[in-house]
Amino acid sequence: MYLGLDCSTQSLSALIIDAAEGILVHEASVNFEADLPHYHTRHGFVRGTEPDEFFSNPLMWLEALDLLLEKLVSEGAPLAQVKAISGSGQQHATVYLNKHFHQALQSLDSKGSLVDQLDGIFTRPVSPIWLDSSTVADCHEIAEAIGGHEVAIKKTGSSVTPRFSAAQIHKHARQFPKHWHATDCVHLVSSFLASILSGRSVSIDYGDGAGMNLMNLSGLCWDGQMAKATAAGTIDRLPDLCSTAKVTGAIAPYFSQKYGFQKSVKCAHWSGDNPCSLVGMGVVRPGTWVISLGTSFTLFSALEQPHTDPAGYGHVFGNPIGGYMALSCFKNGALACVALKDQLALSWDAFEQLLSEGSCEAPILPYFETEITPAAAAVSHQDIHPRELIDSQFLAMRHHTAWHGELPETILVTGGISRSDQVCQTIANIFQRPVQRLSTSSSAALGAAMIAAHADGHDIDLLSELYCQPEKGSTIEPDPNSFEHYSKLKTAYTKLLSKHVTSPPKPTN
Ligand code: XUL
Repeated sequence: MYLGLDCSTQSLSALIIDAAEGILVHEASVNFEADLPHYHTRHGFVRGTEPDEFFSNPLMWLEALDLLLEKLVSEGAPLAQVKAISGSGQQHATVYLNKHFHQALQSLDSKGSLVDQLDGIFTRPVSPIWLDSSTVADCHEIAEAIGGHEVAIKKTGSSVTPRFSAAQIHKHARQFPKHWHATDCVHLVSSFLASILSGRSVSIDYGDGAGMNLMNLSGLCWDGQMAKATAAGTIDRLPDLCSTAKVTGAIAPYFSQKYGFQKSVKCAHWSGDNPCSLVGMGVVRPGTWVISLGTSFTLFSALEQPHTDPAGYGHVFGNPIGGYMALSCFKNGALACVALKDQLALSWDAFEQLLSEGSCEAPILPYFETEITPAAAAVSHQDIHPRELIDSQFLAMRHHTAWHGELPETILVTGGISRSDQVCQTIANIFQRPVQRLSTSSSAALGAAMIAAHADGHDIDLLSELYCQPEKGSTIEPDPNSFEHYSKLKTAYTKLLSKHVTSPPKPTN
Protein backbone atom coordinates (compact mmCIF):
# COMPACT_ATOMS: atom_id res chain seq x y z
CA MET A 1 0.00 0.00 0.00
CA TYR A 2 1.10 3.56 -0.65
CA LEU A 3 0.35 6.76 1.24
CA GLY A 4 -0.04 10.12 -0.50
CA LEU A 5 -0.23 13.31 1.57
CA ASP A 6 -1.35 16.70 0.32
CA CYS A 7 -0.58 19.90 2.22
CA SER A 8 -2.76 22.41 0.38
CA THR A 9 -3.67 25.97 1.30
CA GLN A 10 -6.64 24.93 3.43
CA SER A 11 -5.97 21.39 4.63
CA LEU A 12 -3.63 18.43 5.01
CA SER A 13 -5.08 15.25 3.48
CA ALA A 14 -4.05 11.61 3.26
CA LEU A 15 -4.98 8.98 0.74
CA ILE A 16 -3.90 5.31 0.83
CA ILE A 17 -3.98 3.11 -2.27
CA ASP A 18 -3.53 -0.62 -2.66
CA ALA A 19 -1.66 -0.65 -5.96
CA ALA A 20 -1.81 -4.46 -6.30
CA GLU A 21 -5.61 -4.48 -6.06
CA GLY A 22 -6.08 -1.15 -7.80
CA ILE A 23 -8.25 0.20 -5.01
CA LEU A 24 -8.37 3.27 -2.83
CA VAL A 25 -8.20 2.11 0.77
CA HIS A 26 -8.54 5.11 3.05
CA GLU A 27 -8.91 8.91 2.98
CA ALA A 28 -8.69 11.43 5.82
CA SER A 29 -8.15 15.15 6.17
CA VAL A 30 -7.37 17.89 8.70
CA ASN A 31 -8.82 21.31 7.97
CA PHE A 32 -6.53 24.08 9.20
CA GLU A 33 -9.24 26.62 10.00
CA ALA A 34 -11.69 24.22 11.66
CA ASP A 35 -9.36 21.68 13.30
CA LEU A 36 -6.51 23.98 14.33
CA PRO A 37 -8.38 27.17 15.31
CA HIS A 38 -5.53 28.44 17.54
CA TYR A 39 -3.58 29.44 14.39
CA HIS A 40 -6.39 31.95 13.72
CA THR A 41 -6.45 31.35 9.98
CA ARG A 42 -9.25 32.00 7.56
CA HIS A 43 -9.11 29.31 4.84
CA GLY A 44 -5.68 28.23 6.17
CA PHE A 45 -3.82 31.54 5.92
CA VAL A 46 -3.48 34.91 7.64
CA ARG A 47 -3.05 38.33 6.08
CA GLY A 48 0.00 40.47 6.80
CA THR A 49 0.02 44.16 7.60
CA GLU A 50 0.92 45.20 4.04
CA PRO A 51 -1.61 44.91 1.21
CA ASP A 52 -1.46 41.58 -0.63
CA GLU A 53 0.64 39.89 2.07
CA PHE A 54 -0.46 36.31 2.81
CA PHE A 55 1.21 33.94 5.25
CA SER A 56 0.82 30.57 6.93
CA ASN A 57 2.58 29.32 10.04
CA PRO A 58 4.86 26.35 9.29
CA LEU A 59 4.20 25.01 12.82
CA MET A 60 0.55 24.63 11.77
CA TRP A 61 1.62 22.21 9.02
CA LEU A 62 3.64 20.21 11.57
CA GLU A 63 0.76 20.07 14.05
CA ALA A 64 -1.56 19.05 11.21
CA LEU A 65 0.80 16.19 10.31
CA ASP A 66 0.69 14.74 13.84
CA LEU A 67 -3.07 15.26 13.99
CA LEU A 68 -3.68 13.62 10.61
CA LEU A 69 -1.56 10.58 11.47
CA GLU A 70 -3.35 10.25 14.86
CA LYS A 71 -6.63 10.40 12.98
CA LEU A 72 -5.52 7.69 10.54
CA VAL A 73 -4.53 5.44 13.45
CA SER A 74 -7.82 6.00 15.27
CA GLU A 75 -9.79 5.30 12.08
CA GLY A 76 -7.94 1.97 11.67
CA ALA A 77 -6.08 2.94 8.45
CA PRO A 78 -3.59 0.16 7.53
CA LEU A 79 -0.42 2.21 8.22
CA ALA A 80 1.58 -0.95 9.02
CA GLN A 81 1.08 -2.11 5.44
CA VAL A 82 2.30 1.11 3.81
CA LYS A 83 5.45 0.49 1.75
CA ALA A 84 6.22 4.02 0.55
CA ILE A 85 5.04 7.59 1.10
CA SER A 86 5.16 10.71 -1.05
CA GLY A 87 3.39 14.02 -0.83
CA SER A 88 2.21 17.18 -2.48
CA GLY A 89 2.47 20.76 -1.24
CA GLN A 90 0.98 24.09 -2.23
CA GLN A 91 3.61 25.56 -4.55
CA HIS A 92 6.04 28.46 -4.09
CA ALA A 93 5.74 28.99 -0.28
CA THR A 94 9.13 29.20 1.44
CA VAL A 95 10.16 27.88 4.88
CA TYR A 96 13.19 29.52 6.54
CA LEU A 97 15.27 27.23 8.78
CA ASN A 98 18.23 27.76 11.08
CA LYS A 99 21.27 25.55 11.66
CA HIS A 100 19.49 23.55 14.40
CA PHE A 101 17.07 22.16 11.81
CA HIS A 102 19.33 19.25 10.85
CA GLN A 103 20.11 18.11 14.39
CA ALA A 104 16.50 18.59 15.54
CA LEU A 105 15.25 16.27 12.80
CA GLN A 106 17.67 13.55 13.80
CA SER A 107 16.80 13.62 17.48
CA LEU A 108 13.00 13.60 17.32
CA ASP A 109 11.52 11.68 20.25
CA SER A 110 8.27 9.87 19.54
CA LYS A 111 7.04 10.63 23.08
CA GLY A 112 6.83 14.34 22.28
CA SER A 113 5.05 16.21 19.48
CA LEU A 114 6.54 17.71 16.32
CA VAL A 115 5.48 21.21 17.36
CA ASP A 116 7.12 20.97 20.82
CA GLN A 117 10.36 19.62 19.43
CA LEU A 118 10.64 21.70 16.28
CA ASP A 119 9.45 25.16 17.26
CA GLY A 120 13.08 26.35 17.52
CA ILE A 121 14.12 25.50 13.95
CA PHE A 122 12.73 28.53 12.13
CA THR A 123 14.37 31.89 11.44
CA ARG A 124 11.00 33.21 10.43
CA PRO A 125 7.73 32.38 12.21
CA VAL A 126 5.70 32.60 9.01
CA SER A 127 5.93 31.36 5.46
CA PRO A 128 4.81 33.66 2.65
CA ILE A 129 2.45 31.59 0.51
CA TRP A 130 1.39 31.52 -3.16
CA LEU A 131 -1.43 34.03 -2.56
CA ASP A 132 1.14 36.69 -1.66
CA SER A 133 1.65 39.36 -4.29
CA SER A 134 3.28 41.99 -2.08
CA THR A 135 6.61 41.51 -3.86
CA VAL A 136 6.07 43.41 -7.13
CA ALA A 137 8.95 45.81 -6.33
CA ASP A 138 11.21 42.83 -5.56
CA CYS A 139 10.32 41.30 -8.93
CA HIS A 140 11.30 44.53 -10.67
CA GLU A 141 14.68 44.52 -8.92
CA ILE A 142 15.37 40.89 -9.77
CA ALA A 143 14.27 41.39 -13.39
CA GLU A 144 16.46 44.44 -13.74
CA ALA A 145 19.48 42.64 -12.29
CA ILE A 146 19.23 39.75 -14.76
CA GLY A 147 18.46 41.84 -17.84
CA GLY A 148 14.66 41.56 -18.03
CA HIS A 149 11.76 39.17 -17.61
CA GLU A 150 12.52 37.49 -20.93
CA VAL A 151 15.76 36.17 -19.41
CA ALA A 152 13.81 34.65 -16.49
CA ILE A 153 11.23 33.14 -18.85
CA LYS A 154 13.96 31.55 -20.94
CA LYS A 155 15.92 30.22 -17.98
CA THR A 156 13.20 29.30 -15.48
CA GLY A 157 9.99 28.94 -17.56
CA SER A 158 8.31 31.93 -15.85
CA SER A 159 8.70 35.70 -15.72
CA VAL A 160 9.87 36.99 -12.32
CA THR A 161 6.61 36.32 -10.52
CA PRO A 162 5.47 37.85 -7.21
CA ARG A 163 4.19 34.65 -5.61
CA PHE A 164 7.31 32.66 -6.56
CA SER A 165 10.03 31.81 -4.05
CA ALA A 166 12.76 34.08 -5.45
CA ALA A 167 10.63 37.20 -4.94
CA GLN A 168 9.65 36.03 -1.43
CA ILE A 169 13.31 35.46 -0.53
CA HIS A 170 14.36 38.83 -2.01
CA LYS A 171 11.78 40.65 0.10
CA HIS A 172 12.70 38.76 3.27
CA ALA A 173 16.44 39.36 2.87
CA ARG A 174 15.74 43.06 2.18
CA GLN A 175 13.40 43.55 5.15
CA PHE A 176 15.08 41.29 7.70
CA PRO A 177 18.78 40.98 6.80
CA LYS A 178 19.67 39.58 10.25
CA HIS A 179 17.09 36.81 9.99
CA TRP A 180 18.27 36.04 6.47
CA HIS A 181 21.84 35.88 7.74
CA ALA A 182 20.75 33.36 10.41
CA THR A 183 18.97 31.22 7.80
CA ASP A 184 20.82 28.02 7.00
CA CYS A 185 18.36 26.48 4.59
CA VAL A 186 15.26 27.47 2.60
CA HIS A 187 12.73 24.75 1.82
CA LEU A 188 9.43 24.63 -0.04
CA VAL A 189 6.35 23.21 1.74
CA SER A 190 6.84 19.99 -0.23
CA SER A 191 10.54 19.49 0.55
CA PHE A 192 10.09 20.72 4.15
CA LEU A 193 7.47 18.07 4.96
CA ALA A 194 9.41 15.42 3.01
CA SER A 195 12.40 16.28 5.23
CA ILE A 196 10.33 15.92 8.41
CA LEU A 197 9.13 12.46 7.34
CA SER A 198 12.65 11.41 6.28
CA GLY A 199 14.33 12.76 9.44
CA ARG A 200 16.85 14.75 7.38
CA SER A 201 16.94 17.67 4.98
CA VAL A 202 16.05 16.27 1.53
CA SER A 203 16.17 17.64 -2.02
CA ILE A 204 13.64 19.83 -3.77
CA ASP A 205 12.15 18.00 -6.77
CA TYR A 206 12.24 19.35 -10.34
CA GLY A 207 8.44 19.72 -10.40
CA ASP A 208 8.18 22.16 -7.49
CA GLY A 209 11.71 23.56 -7.89
CA ALA A 210 10.65 25.02 -11.24
CA GLY A 211 8.11 27.21 -9.38
CA MET A 212 10.83 29.16 -7.60
CA ASN A 213 12.30 31.28 -10.45
CA LEU A 214 15.61 29.77 -9.37
CA MET A 215 15.84 26.51 -11.31
CA ASN A 216 17.34 26.41 -14.77
CA LEU A 217 14.80 24.39 -16.74
CA SER A 218 17.07 23.00 -19.40
CA GLY A 219 19.98 22.23 -17.06
CA LEU A 220 17.76 20.98 -14.18
CA CYS A 221 20.09 22.79 -11.75
CA TRP A 222 20.03 25.99 -9.67
CA ASP A 223 20.70 29.00 -11.88
CA GLY A 224 23.62 31.01 -10.50
CA GLN A 225 22.51 34.29 -12.10
CA MET A 226 18.93 34.01 -10.80
CA ALA A 227 20.17 33.08 -7.31
CA LYS A 228 22.62 36.01 -7.24
CA ALA A 229 19.87 38.45 -8.23
CA THR A 230 17.61 37.04 -5.49
CA ALA A 231 19.74 37.64 -2.38
CA ALA A 232 23.35 37.22 -1.29
CA GLY A 233 23.96 33.61 -0.28
CA THR A 234 20.76 32.19 -1.81
CA ILE A 235 22.51 29.35 -3.58
CA ASP A 236 24.22 28.19 -0.36
CA ARG A 237 20.85 27.98 1.38
CA LEU A 238 19.10 25.85 -1.24
CA PRO A 239 18.91 22.05 -0.88
CA ASP A 240 19.94 19.93 -3.89
CA LEU A 241 17.55 19.29 -6.78
CA CYS A 242 16.35 15.81 -7.67
CA SER A 243 13.75 13.97 -9.74
CA THR A 244 10.51 13.34 -7.86
CA ALA A 245 9.91 9.61 -7.92
CA LYS A 246 13.19 8.82 -6.21
CA VAL A 247 13.47 7.46 -2.69
CA THR A 248 15.08 9.75 -0.08
CA GLY A 249 15.56 6.93 2.45
CA ALA A 250 13.56 5.20 5.17
CA ILE A 251 10.95 6.93 7.32
CA ALA A 252 12.24 8.65 10.50
CA PRO A 253 11.94 6.47 13.66
CA TYR A 254 9.61 9.15 15.18
CA PHE A 255 6.86 8.09 12.76
CA SER A 256 7.38 4.33 12.86
CA GLN A 257 7.48 4.29 16.68
CA LYS A 258 4.52 6.62 17.12
CA TYR A 259 2.13 5.63 14.33
CA GLY A 260 2.98 1.99 13.61
CA PHE A 261 4.64 2.33 10.19
CA GLN A 262 7.22 -0.39 9.39
CA LYS A 263 10.79 0.87 9.91
CA SER A 264 11.50 0.07 6.26
CA VAL A 265 8.84 2.40 4.78
CA LYS A 266 10.42 4.31 1.90
CA CYS A 267 10.01 8.07 1.63
CA ALA A 268 9.98 9.47 -1.90
CA HIS A 269 10.47 13.15 -2.71
CA TRP A 270 7.38 15.33 -2.60
CA SER A 271 6.31 17.68 -5.38
CA GLY A 272 4.02 20.68 -5.85
CA ASP A 273 0.24 20.24 -5.85
CA ASN A 274 -0.07 20.95 -9.56
CA PRO A 275 2.66 18.51 -10.67
CA CYS A 276 1.11 15.89 -8.34
CA SER A 277 -2.37 16.56 -9.78
CA LEU A 278 -0.95 16.00 -13.27
CA VAL A 279 -0.01 12.49 -12.11
CA GLY A 280 -3.26 11.96 -10.15
CA MET A 281 -5.33 12.91 -13.20
CA GLY A 282 -3.40 10.41 -15.35
CA VAL A 283 -2.14 13.01 -17.83
CA VAL A 284 1.63 12.60 -17.59
CA ARG A 285 1.73 12.27 -21.41
CA PRO A 286 0.96 15.31 -23.63
CA GLY A 287 -2.50 15.61 -25.24
CA THR A 288 -5.00 16.25 -22.43
CA TRP A 289 -5.77 19.39 -20.45
CA VAL A 290 -6.75 19.46 -16.80
CA ILE A 291 -8.67 22.24 -15.12
CA SER A 292 -8.24 22.10 -11.35
CA LEU A 293 -10.93 23.99 -9.46
CA GLY A 294 -9.39 24.40 -6.00
CA THR A 295 -8.61 27.53 -3.98
CA SER A 296 -6.94 28.80 -7.15
CA PHE A 297 -8.21 27.68 -10.55
CA THR A 298 -5.42 26.22 -12.67
CA LEU A 299 -5.24 24.83 -16.19
CA PHE A 300 -2.35 22.51 -16.96
CA SER A 301 -1.04 19.98 -19.44
CA ALA A 302 2.04 17.78 -19.91
CA LEU A 303 4.78 18.98 -22.29
CA GLU A 304 7.68 17.11 -23.83
CA GLN A 305 9.73 20.27 -24.23
CA PRO A 306 9.40 23.60 -22.38
CA HIS A 307 7.03 25.93 -24.25
CA THR A 308 6.51 29.31 -22.58
CA ASP A 309 3.79 31.99 -22.47
CA PRO A 310 4.88 35.07 -24.46
CA ALA A 311 2.59 37.27 -22.29
CA GLY A 312 4.58 36.18 -19.24
CA TYR A 313 1.65 34.95 -17.13
CA GLY A 314 1.98 31.21 -17.68
CA HIS A 315 4.54 28.84 -16.20
CA VAL A 316 6.49 25.72 -17.05
CA PHE A 317 7.20 23.26 -14.23
CA GLY A 318 8.81 19.81 -14.12
CA ASN A 319 6.58 16.79 -14.69
CA PRO A 320 7.19 14.36 -11.78
CA ILE A 321 7.38 11.48 -14.27
CA GLY A 322 9.83 13.27 -16.60
CA GLY A 323 9.52 16.12 -19.09
CA TYR A 324 7.61 19.30 -18.31
CA MET A 325 4.15 20.71 -17.69
CA ALA A 326 2.52 24.01 -18.69
CA LEU A 327 0.35 25.83 -16.16
CA SER A 328 -1.82 28.93 -15.91
CA CYS A 329 -3.01 29.91 -12.44
CA PHE A 330 -5.98 32.14 -11.60
CA LYS A 331 -5.88 33.40 -8.02
CA ASN A 332 -9.58 34.31 -8.04
CA GLY A 333 -10.70 30.70 -8.19
CA ALA A 334 -12.87 29.08 -5.54
CA LEU A 335 -12.17 31.99 -3.19
CA ALA A 336 -14.07 34.34 -5.54
CA CYS A 337 -17.01 31.89 -5.66
CA VAL A 338 -17.02 31.71 -1.84
CA ALA A 339 -16.84 35.52 -1.59
CA LEU A 340 -19.90 35.93 -3.86
CA LYS A 341 -21.81 33.08 -2.21
CA ASP A 342 -21.22 34.74 1.19
CA GLN A 343 -22.05 38.21 -0.12
CA LEU A 344 -25.41 36.92 -1.39
CA ALA A 345 -25.88 34.75 1.76
CA LEU A 346 -26.47 31.63 -0.38
CA SER A 347 -25.93 27.92 0.22
CA TRP A 348 -23.97 26.02 -2.47
CA ASP A 349 -27.26 24.44 -3.60
CA ALA A 350 -28.85 27.85 -4.02
CA PHE A 351 -25.72 29.09 -5.85
CA GLU A 352 -26.01 26.12 -8.24
CA GLN A 353 -29.73 26.72 -8.72
CA LEU A 354 -29.12 30.36 -9.64
CA LEU A 355 -26.44 29.25 -12.11
CA SER A 356 -28.98 27.05 -13.87
CA GLU A 357 -31.49 29.90 -14.20
CA GLY A 358 -29.33 32.95 -14.89
CA SER A 359 -27.72 34.27 -18.02
CA CYS A 360 -24.77 36.58 -18.51
CA GLU A 361 -25.24 39.38 -21.01
CA ALA A 362 -21.96 41.19 -20.34
CA PRO A 363 -18.83 39.74 -18.73
CA ILE A 364 -17.25 41.26 -15.63
CA LEU A 365 -13.65 41.29 -14.44
CA PRO A 366 -13.88 38.42 -11.94
CA TYR A 367 -11.29 39.73 -9.48
CA PHE A 368 -12.47 39.80 -5.88
CA GLU A 369 -8.76 39.83 -4.89
CA THR A 370 -5.76 41.16 -6.81
CA GLU A 371 -5.48 38.83 -9.82
CA ILE A 372 -2.26 37.27 -11.11
CA THR A 373 -3.43 36.13 -14.58
CA PRO A 374 -3.53 38.88 -15.74
CA ALA A 375 -1.84 41.20 -13.24
CA ALA A 376 -4.83 43.29 -12.15
CA ALA A 377 -6.19 45.02 -9.06
CA ALA A 378 -9.28 43.74 -7.23
CA VAL A 379 -12.61 45.09 -8.50
CA SER A 380 -15.47 45.85 -6.13
CA HIS A 381 -18.57 43.85 -7.10
CA GLN A 382 -22.02 44.36 -5.63
CA ASP A 383 -25.15 42.48 -6.66
CA ILE A 384 -23.66 40.45 -9.44
CA HIS A 385 -25.31 37.19 -10.44
CA PRO A 386 -23.38 33.90 -9.92
CA ARG A 387 -23.77 33.25 -13.67
CA GLU A 388 -21.88 36.49 -14.42
CA LEU A 389 -19.02 35.42 -12.17
CA ILE A 390 -18.72 31.84 -13.45
CA ASP A 391 -19.02 32.76 -17.14
CA SER A 392 -16.44 35.52 -16.71
CA GLN A 393 -14.00 33.26 -14.83
CA PHE A 394 -13.97 30.72 -17.66
CA LEU A 395 -13.98 33.32 -20.45
CA ALA A 396 -10.86 34.70 -18.74
CA MET A 397 -9.38 31.21 -18.52
CA ARG A 398 -10.02 30.55 -22.22
CA HIS A 399 -8.46 33.90 -23.13
CA HIS A 400 -5.29 33.53 -21.06
CA THR A 401 -4.58 29.89 -21.92
CA ALA A 402 -4.41 30.18 -25.70
CA TRP A 403 -0.59 29.79 -25.41
CA HIS A 404 -1.05 26.15 -24.26
CA GLY A 405 -1.65 25.33 -27.94
CA GLU A 406 -4.35 23.41 -29.77
CA LEU A 407 -7.44 22.54 -27.74
CA PRO A 408 -7.37 18.89 -26.65
CA GLU A 409 -10.14 16.42 -27.48
CA THR A 410 -11.36 16.32 -23.89
CA ILE A 411 -10.85 18.44 -20.80
CA LEU A 412 -10.57 16.75 -17.38
CA VAL A 413 -11.74 18.58 -14.27
CA THR A 414 -10.86 18.11 -10.61
CA GLY A 415 -11.08 19.98 -7.30
CA GLY A 416 -13.98 20.97 -5.02
CA ILE A 417 -15.86 23.23 -7.46
CA SER A 418 -15.79 20.49 -10.14
CA ARG A 419 -18.66 18.87 -8.23
CA SER A 420 -20.90 21.57 -9.74
CA ASP A 421 -22.63 20.31 -12.92
CA GLN A 422 -23.33 23.91 -13.91
CA VAL A 423 -19.65 24.84 -13.70
CA CYS A 424 -18.64 21.78 -15.77
CA GLN A 425 -21.28 22.62 -18.40
CA THR A 426 -19.98 26.19 -18.53
CA ILE A 427 -16.44 24.93 -19.17
CA ALA A 428 -17.72 22.57 -21.89
CA ASN A 429 -19.62 25.42 -23.57
CA ILE A 430 -16.87 28.02 -23.37
CA PHE A 431 -14.13 25.66 -24.61
CA GLN A 432 -16.56 23.72 -26.86
CA ARG A 433 -15.04 20.46 -25.70
CA PRO A 434 -16.45 17.53 -23.68
CA VAL A 435 -15.58 17.75 -19.99
CA GLN A 436 -14.98 14.70 -17.79
CA ARG A 437 -14.69 14.34 -14.04
CA LEU A 438 -12.41 11.71 -12.58
CA SER A 439 -13.70 9.67 -9.67
CA THR A 440 -11.40 11.33 -7.13
CA SER A 441 -11.55 15.00 -6.26
CA SER A 442 -8.24 14.64 -4.32
CA SER A 443 -6.05 14.42 -7.40
CA ALA A 444 -2.96 15.88 -5.69
CA ALA A 445 -3.02 13.32 -2.84
CA LEU A 446 -3.77 10.52 -5.32
CA GLY A 447 -0.89 11.71 -7.52
CA ALA A 448 1.39 11.64 -4.47
CA ALA A 449 0.31 8.07 -3.63
CA MET A 450 0.95 7.07 -7.27
CA ILE A 451 4.41 8.72 -7.14
CA ALA A 452 5.17 6.67 -3.99
CA ALA A 453 4.07 3.47 -5.79
CA HIS A 454 6.10 4.42 -8.88
CA ALA A 455 9.19 5.10 -6.71
CA ASP A 456 8.69 1.57 -5.34
CA GLY A 457 8.71 0.05 -8.84
CA HIS A 458 5.09 0.23 -10.08
CA ASP A 459 4.52 1.20 -13.71
CA ILE A 460 3.00 4.69 -13.96
CA ASP A 461 0.89 3.93 -17.06
CA LEU A 462 -0.63 0.93 -15.34
CA LEU A 463 -1.32 2.99 -12.22
CA SER A 464 -3.01 5.65 -14.39
CA GLU A 465 -5.22 2.99 -15.96
CA LEU A 466 -6.20 1.70 -12.53
CA TYR A 467 -6.83 5.00 -10.78
CA CYS A 468 -7.52 7.69 -13.34
CA GLN A 469 -10.70 6.64 -15.09
CA PRO A 470 -13.52 9.15 -15.64
CA GLU A 471 -16.59 8.71 -13.45
CA LYS A 472 -19.16 6.59 -15.31
CA GLY A 473 -21.63 8.83 -17.13
CA SER A 474 -19.70 11.95 -16.10
CA THR A 475 -18.99 13.31 -19.58
CA ILE A 476 -20.60 16.68 -20.12
CA GLU A 477 -20.92 17.53 -23.82
CA PRO A 478 -20.76 21.15 -25.02
CA ASP A 479 -24.07 22.65 -26.09
CA PRO A 480 -23.54 23.66 -29.74
CA ASN A 481 -26.28 26.30 -29.36
CA SER A 482 -24.14 28.15 -26.81
CA PHE A 483 -21.31 28.69 -29.31
CA GLU A 484 -22.53 31.98 -30.73
CA HIS A 485 -23.48 33.42 -27.35
CA TYR A 486 -20.02 32.69 -25.91
CA SER A 487 -18.23 33.91 -29.03
CA LYS A 488 -19.87 37.31 -28.47
CA LEU A 489 -19.02 37.24 -24.77
CA LYS A 490 -15.41 36.34 -25.60
CA THR A 491 -15.09 39.44 -27.76
CA ALA A 492 -16.73 41.54 -25.05
CA TYR A 493 -14.34 40.11 -22.44
CA THR A 494 -11.29 40.97 -24.54
CA LYS A 495 -12.54 44.56 -24.94
CA LEU A 496 -13.23 44.89 -21.22
CA LEU A 497 -9.79 43.54 -20.41
CA SER A 498 -8.00 45.96 -22.71
CA LYS A 499 -9.73 48.89 -20.94
CA HIS A 500 -8.74 47.79 -17.44
CA VAL A 501 -5.45 46.00 -17.83
CA THR A 502 -2.69 48.13 -19.27
CA SER A 503 -1.54 46.60 -22.48
CA PRO A 504 0.67 44.94 -23.43
CA PRO A 505 0.39 42.81 -20.28
CA LYS A 506 3.50 43.16 -18.17
CA PRO A 507 5.05 39.89 -17.10
CA THR A 508 5.43 41.07 -13.51
CA ASN A 509 2.54 39.32 -11.79
C1 XUL B 1 0.44 27.57 -8.95
C2 XUL B 1 -0.10 28.19 -7.71
C3 XUL B 1 -1.20 27.52 -6.99
C4 XUL B 1 -0.72 26.88 -5.72
C5 XUL B 1 -1.96 26.53 -4.90
O1 XUL B 1 1.41 28.33 -9.55
O2 XUL B 1 0.35 29.22 -7.28
O3 XUL B 1 -1.89 26.60 -7.78
O4 XUL B 1 0.11 25.79 -6.00
O5 XUL B 1 -1.95 25.43 -4.24
